[in-house]
Parts: sequence; structure tokens; C-alpha cells
Amino acid sequence: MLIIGERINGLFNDVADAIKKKDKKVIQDLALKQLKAGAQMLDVNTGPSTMNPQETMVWLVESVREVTDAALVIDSPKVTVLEAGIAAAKDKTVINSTTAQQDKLDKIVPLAVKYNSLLIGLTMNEKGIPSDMATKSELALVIIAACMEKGLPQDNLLLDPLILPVNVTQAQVKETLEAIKMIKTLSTPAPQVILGLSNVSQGTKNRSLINAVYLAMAMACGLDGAILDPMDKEVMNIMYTAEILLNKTIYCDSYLRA
Ligand code: THG
Repeated sequence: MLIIGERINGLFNDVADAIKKKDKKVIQDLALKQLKAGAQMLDVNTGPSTMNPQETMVWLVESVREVTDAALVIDSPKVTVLEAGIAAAKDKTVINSTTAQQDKLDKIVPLAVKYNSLLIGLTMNEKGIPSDMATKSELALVIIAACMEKGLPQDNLLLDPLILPVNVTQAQVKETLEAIKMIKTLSTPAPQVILGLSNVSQGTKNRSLINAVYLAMAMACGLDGAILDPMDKEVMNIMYTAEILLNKTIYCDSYLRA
């Protein structure tokens, strides 16, 4: 499983505070702690409240780059912020994200080609986020086709069927599992599929439990990676256990010490 650490995101109060105070130690600690806890990549998102997202993205990326050369997942809906983040990271970046909207594909897929970057494609368009498996899969196909046409190798594309909170729209939680299965059949070799796991439990009680159970279910449907909190032991233990039960890693008695 590809594990992308979610914690450097202005949605979290400690990160929002650090951005305000330009306290890079907080950001660097979060970077190193997430890597130590098992993240292979780090999501970087300014959050919704920052006044100048471009400048904030550059500051976040430069702060993280002082302590690690791990791949950075530049997370913004704005093309200008994506470009600024990629330039600041120099190397090893993932673009998070494009949608299936034509004007976005026209701008962002060439950006991924230019920087030979991985690209996350969200199954949504100008009509919003669909809640059914068929429309999610259809939009995945639109993104796959655009990448083929514009010359982004299939290996560089990660599709995200976008999970929403279970307390807001309960039926789409299962539809998203079905979408993972369906998207895996859309091309050969199978597309890679990821999720922003913690969305599923936003505003609920027992967040870790809901995240962990959903992760196990999504992995059984073929999920290849997730943006999650790697410092959440419950989630990570279930991830390692699911990898064994799905025959992705070899069983050994001491596996939970991994
Ligand atoms: N897909 C892709 N990228 C994404 C998402 C996705 N990036 C952002 C998000 N979704 C994944 N990251 C988070 C980060 C934080 C939370 C959820 C998902 C979260 N934060 C608390 C909240 O809003 O309740 C913050 C409060 C706190 O604990 O301080 O839940 O789906 N490609």
C-alpha cells in the first residue's frame, strides 16, 4: 500500500497556527513523524483559510524540503498553487489533483507530463461529486483517456473515486467501494486507485475505527494507496494486517512490529 501522510494540511489547527506564525518547526516535525510512522509520501495542503495560498504552499514545501527529500503530494484545486508547489519541491512531486473537467485536464495533465510527475485524478466534474459507482467509473475513464491523449503514462496516474463522510451521504460509501472494483477493470494493466481515507469519518464519532474498517474493505476491493494519518496506530495496524490477509506481504509472527 502506498501511504501518503495527510497531516500537513491547514484543516488541522496546529498546521493553521504554524502557517500563521511561520513556525516551520511544527511542519518539519509533522513531516518527520509521519515518515517514521510509515508514510512514503507527504500530502501538503494550505487549507481553505490562508490569504495567499501560493505563498503559503511555497513556504510549506520549502520547510518540508529542508528535512526530507521524500515525495511531496502538492494538494490544491488551483493550478497556480500546484505550479508554485512543484517548482518549490524541485523533484519528486505528485500533483493532487485534476478533475474530469475538460479545462482542468487541458491545464493539469500537461503539467504532469512536463514535470514527469505522478497525477491524482478525482472522479468529479463541473456537476460535482457523483455518488454512484457508474458515474464515478465513467469519469475515471474520461481522465484515463485524457492522459493517453496527452501522453502521460498510465503508471503516472492515480485515480481517486472520492469518498465523502458517512454521516452526510451514507449510500455513496458502499458505491465508492464498488467504484474501486470497477475502475480496476478499466484498462490493462489495471489503473492505480487511491482514496483520501479520513473524509469518510469527518464529523463522526470513533473516527479511527471507521477509517480503519473502511480501509480494510477498500483494500479488499483493490485499493492501492491512501492519504491518511500514519500516526494513527489503529489504522496502520489494520493496514499491515490487511496486507497479509490479502497475500500482499508474507506472514511472519512478528509482523505488527514492522
Ligand atoms: N482525495 C485527494 N486528496 C485529498 C482528499 C481526498 N486531500 C485532502 C483530504 N481529502 C485528505 N486529507 C484530510 C485531512 C484532514 C481531514 C480529512 C482529510 C480531517 N481533518 C479534521 C476535520 O476536518 O475534521 C481537522 C480537525 C482536527 O482534527 O484538527 O478530517 O479525498 N486526492
